[in-house]
Amino acid sequence: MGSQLDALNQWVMDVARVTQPDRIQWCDGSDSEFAELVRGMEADGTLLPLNSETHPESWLHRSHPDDVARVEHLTFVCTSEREDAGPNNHWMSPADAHAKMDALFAGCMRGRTMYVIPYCMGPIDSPLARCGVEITDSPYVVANMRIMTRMGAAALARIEREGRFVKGLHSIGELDPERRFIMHFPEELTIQSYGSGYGGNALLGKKCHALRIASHQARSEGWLAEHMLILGVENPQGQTHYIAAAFPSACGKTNLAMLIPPEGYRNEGWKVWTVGDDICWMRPGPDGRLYAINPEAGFFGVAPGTSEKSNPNALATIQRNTIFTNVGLTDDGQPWWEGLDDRKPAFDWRGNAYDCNGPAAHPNARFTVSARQCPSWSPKAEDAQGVPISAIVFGGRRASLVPLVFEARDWKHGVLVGAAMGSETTAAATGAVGVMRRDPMAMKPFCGYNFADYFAHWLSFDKPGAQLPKIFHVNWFRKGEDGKFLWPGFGENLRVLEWMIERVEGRASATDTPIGALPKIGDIRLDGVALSDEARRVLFDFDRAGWQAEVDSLASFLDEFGTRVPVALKNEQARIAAELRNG
Ligand code: O2Y
Ligand code: MN
Repeated sequence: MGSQLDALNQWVMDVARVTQPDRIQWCDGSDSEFAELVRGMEADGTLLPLNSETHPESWLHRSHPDDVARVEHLTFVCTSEREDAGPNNHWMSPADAHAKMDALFAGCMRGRTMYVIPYCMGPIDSPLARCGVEITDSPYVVANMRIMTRMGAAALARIEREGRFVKGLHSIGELDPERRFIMHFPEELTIQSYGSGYGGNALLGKKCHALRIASHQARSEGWLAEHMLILGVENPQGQTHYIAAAFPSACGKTNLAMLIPPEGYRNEGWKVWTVGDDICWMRPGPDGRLYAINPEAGFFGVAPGTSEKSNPNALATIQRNTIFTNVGLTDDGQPWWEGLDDRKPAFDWRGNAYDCNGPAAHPNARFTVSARQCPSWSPKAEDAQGVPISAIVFGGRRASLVPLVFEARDWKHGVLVGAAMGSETTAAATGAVGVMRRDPMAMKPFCGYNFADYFAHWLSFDKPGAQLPKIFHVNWFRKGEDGKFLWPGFGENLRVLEWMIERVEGRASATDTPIGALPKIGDIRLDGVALSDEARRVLFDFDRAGWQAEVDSLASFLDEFGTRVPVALKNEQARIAAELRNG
């Protein structure tokens, strides 16, 4: 056995000594292993089989009612220096964090099985992929990790070859919110999570590894780990452009990643291919372009709102082999959530008879499903070299000011546009509606180091020989005076993507403004879209006075990160502010 596996074995034994499980199970990712896990979870009620005719090989899991979402206030980045984590993260010293976690983990797996899950984030043979091992006492986590990552024997073989892997230790503990912490030790490539069995808190390959730890690793290795979907747009000539897009949570990333072209476009031969719906790792290739992989193998998507209208591809994807978490249930054992259809469920997400008071599904109810089941899954999604990115899109939920789309004038300006990203909160996220929160590159909850250094890292890609993507900003959420959305969204968003691609190819026109290049209404194909006069006026409008206030507030935001903010970025803000002033 190679020394790399010795190191892994040693760590597993060290963890077992502390946590004291009754049994240790090394997961190989096989069908028989999965079947055995499911049998156990059906027996103890962790999983409820769904209607096998409508939803074969699918289950419902109900989490503890106090354990239904990521917990940002309990999520820490534990670097030796507080400044390295930055004001964008909660920080704890590694020594304090280890002491706290050691106490929590002591004896916590008594009476339980400890599962060892070797996994690979990204196609198993990709040079862009990275491996990890999660140790957990939750069979539900094992089942989800099998869907969300390349888990098992092949990953273990890669770990043996490479040596380096991210160590993730997870225990559900008592599921007590008072004893819940999600700790990241980027300098040790280590994650420790205690007290939650839910989503991003527990499936450590996802937000913890593929974003927080990976962003840190990417900085030192010269690549980017981003909270972005990746899609391919194929034109009627059969050429495909790949686009990576960052939106804060709850802005419809999964819907955009699985977009179905409007009928007219479909008839012309346009297709949209899904490469990823949440995370994108990209690095410069030999030709200077950025090449991207989706490190995940599945979707952990929000169920509420997913419907035949909003996302037919997602709905088709989750008809079989799917784990649903915290959805409602119909009387014939089908999963149900708000926005799905007009049926009335029999049970809510807690398993109580549904009384029509409040939602039947939890607003953060999820489905976990293999990406391969998605009808729009890209044939290039598993390409080891990744896909070349033509455009990067930043977006937010902005009711006013921000036009439908604009193009940054160059990379530096694009980085500022990403740093300035903001979204107005929805009730589901925070309870406060319509408050603008800055969320640079949609990485506020996920950047494993100081945002000031992160901005500098982004800027560093602009070097001789680089063939960088164009950067755009979109706002699908502009509202009219009546409070209704002005842009129809969904499939119609392809019209905006088409304009971007034409800009990349140097074929579309636009008007230069201090905030970037804006299409005039005639520059985007709008045939067959019902847009009000107000929409036509407002969606393509540049409001100089409004932008002056916006860009001033951006200066204050950058100042929150102190003297580490790159001078080039501050100068870029000052340049735009001056252009706005000078007309
Ligand atoms: O609440 C959770 O644990 C899930 S959050 C999540 C899940 C899938 C994709 N993105 C997100 C997110 O919050 O960005
Ligand atoms: Mn996300």
